[in-house]
Amino acid sequence: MKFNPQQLAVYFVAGTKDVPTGETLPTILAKAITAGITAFQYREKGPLALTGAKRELLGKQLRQQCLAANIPFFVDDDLALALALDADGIHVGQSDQAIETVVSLAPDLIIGYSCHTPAQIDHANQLAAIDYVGSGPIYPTVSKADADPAIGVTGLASLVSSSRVPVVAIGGISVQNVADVAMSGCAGTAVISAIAQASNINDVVNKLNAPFK
Ligand code: 3NM
Repeated sequence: MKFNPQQLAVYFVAGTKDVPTGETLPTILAKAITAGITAFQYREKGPLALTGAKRELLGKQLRQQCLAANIPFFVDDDLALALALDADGIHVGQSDQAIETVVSLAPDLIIGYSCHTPAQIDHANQLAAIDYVGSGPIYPTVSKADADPAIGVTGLASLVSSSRVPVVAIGGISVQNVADVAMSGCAGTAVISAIAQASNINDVVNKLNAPFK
């Protein structure tokens, strides 16, 4: 195991477009780190996503913040960027670069893989290099335009019970529903808007963490 699964408890995911107008991603990340997030994923996706040198420059800053706070830094779906930033891990979706390619090119990174169905969990179970699975959306989400239909906590529980590796739940998770989500046996929750759009990040992170302590 390349990391401690407890670091999946409050997994903040965000890119430039996810923070409120007038805020910056490093400012929001700094608040989230102070509040006690356990991992961060830089996910620069969508029409307004930064590319090229701007993406790398911001990534470097976010990577440094995580290093200083001693929390794992993941990059979503961009192996070249993950390697350039010396990330701790990479998260790979079903429609991203093939998971087998990532596994063979970056066996030392912490590798997360999105799995929405029992068949996808079976596939992940066969790949020894995968360290955790991200499953969802649990509830409808406004943060991912091409999200699959919501699977609910019942769907999540069945994926958790068949997965070889820890499962992080994602999609529409908030302080209101995190206790229900945690009942599934998942290792933690990954959230965008609940933290990025929070008026009190400290309070939200504490409440997201509570069921996993
Ligand atoms: N992946 P929020 S749902 C990035 O189902 C992402 O794989 C999902 O954002 C999946 O916490 C999602 O704001 C968006 O709902 C999560």
